[in-house]
Amino acid sequence: MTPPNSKPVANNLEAFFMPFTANRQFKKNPRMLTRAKGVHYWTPEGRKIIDGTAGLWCVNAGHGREEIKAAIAKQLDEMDYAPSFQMGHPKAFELAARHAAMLPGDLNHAFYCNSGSEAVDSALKIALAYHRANGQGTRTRFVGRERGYHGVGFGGISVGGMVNNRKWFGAMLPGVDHMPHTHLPKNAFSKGQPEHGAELADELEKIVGLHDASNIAAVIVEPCAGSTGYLPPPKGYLQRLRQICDKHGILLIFDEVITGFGRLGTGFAADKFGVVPDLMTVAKGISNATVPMGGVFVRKPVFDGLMNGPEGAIDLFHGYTYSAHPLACAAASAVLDIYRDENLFERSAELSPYWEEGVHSLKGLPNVTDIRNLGLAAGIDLAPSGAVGTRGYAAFTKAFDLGLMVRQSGDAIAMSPPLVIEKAQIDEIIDITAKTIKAVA
Ligand code: PXG
Ligand code: PLP
Repeated sequence: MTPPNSKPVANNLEAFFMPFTANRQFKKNPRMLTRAKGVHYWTPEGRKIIDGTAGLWCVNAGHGREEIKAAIAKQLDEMDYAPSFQMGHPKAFELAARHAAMLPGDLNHAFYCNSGSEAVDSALKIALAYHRANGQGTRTRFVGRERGYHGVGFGGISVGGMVNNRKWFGAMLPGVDHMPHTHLPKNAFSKGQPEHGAELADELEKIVGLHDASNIAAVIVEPCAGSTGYLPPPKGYLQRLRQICDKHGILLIFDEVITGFGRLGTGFAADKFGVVPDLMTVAKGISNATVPMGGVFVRKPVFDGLMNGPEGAIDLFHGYTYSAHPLACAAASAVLDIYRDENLFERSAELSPYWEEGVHSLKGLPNVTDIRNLGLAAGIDLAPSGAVGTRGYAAFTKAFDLGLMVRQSGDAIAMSPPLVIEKAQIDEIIDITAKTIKAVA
């Protein structure tokens, strides 16, 4: 047997099975990152890359925050780990109280996990358990949406609508329907929320008509779709979904893994749109991506509905070894201090018009077929060149070579800089994006 202390081998890229990556292609021509601070990454050769995507939409307060580092280190000194099953540690309770206080409406309980994918699976299970506990155990179906991304667990891919994330994996959750996505050609180049498409929410009525509401547990949507190339909701759409869910006793889940913690210039998309979901899933910005963390925020009636059993009975047969991990809780609390002290949600709102103007200035460049924005994020569609994703990948790699990190989704590129970005740095991002688009024409 090879001893576990076998020495690291420099430059051996073979063993790491990279996620969502063309492994062989990457390993021939790797894009490595070894340092990050503020809104920049550095490559091992010392090349500086401006972070146009806050990592993967997650480093909202910028990289290398000393306050978070100090909080994690302090917690590690005090207590590295504690279980949360039938025991607790103070930071988890403190954090939940802080989250409850900042959430809209009666969203006032927090369940913790370690990623957005776990948050989604947890939310789906909470929805099922809630209905069952309330004598409505026939409500087992879920409704998702085309082009939705809800992580990569079996629950998440079942309600999700990204074809490549589904087609390889055979059987998924039974009993899932999908509403149509809201990406309408007539909304092209909308600034902020598009005008057309609120009526697409009525598709939910059709699904209710087909199965009957008594069989439907929950509807899950991203209030602003992220991974699919950034699709802000049409005006009035989310309000209509809320009304239809209320009418039929269906729980509404907002997947705020990307929109949560300031991306739209408010704490949550629920605040931005004035629509309170029954369950909200979060991750990413919750801990500024320093220690993995996710969560499900739960409205009072749903939580109370799960507290009706005998007092000594376990309320929800679900949880993770690392639910409310002390290091994640310490990090998340320090992140909340930063968001508050630096007014980062307001900052995101204030910068949004400047960002909007910048990204829409790219209209008219070769192959740009649509530009969308809301808050401090944007999606830019490029006309395909050959196989789907070829031009998108070319843009992603070209931008990286020119010193900018963007995300690629098919032939769309998405950007979501850290909320601490400066106007001059926005200019730089737009400038490099323009050069990139011209270079891949
Ligand atoms: N829900 C939503 C709305 C997400 O955006 C997840 C769930 C899953 O979270 P985890 O932590 O399990 O990855 C996400 C994650 C991209 C990209 O390129 C987006 C995500 C992750 C990685 C890449 O758009 N979103
Ligand atoms: N697999 C085995 C064999 C386990 O014992 C556990 C947890 O105890 C898990 C999976 C789940 O791991 P986690 O709680 O980290 O999700």
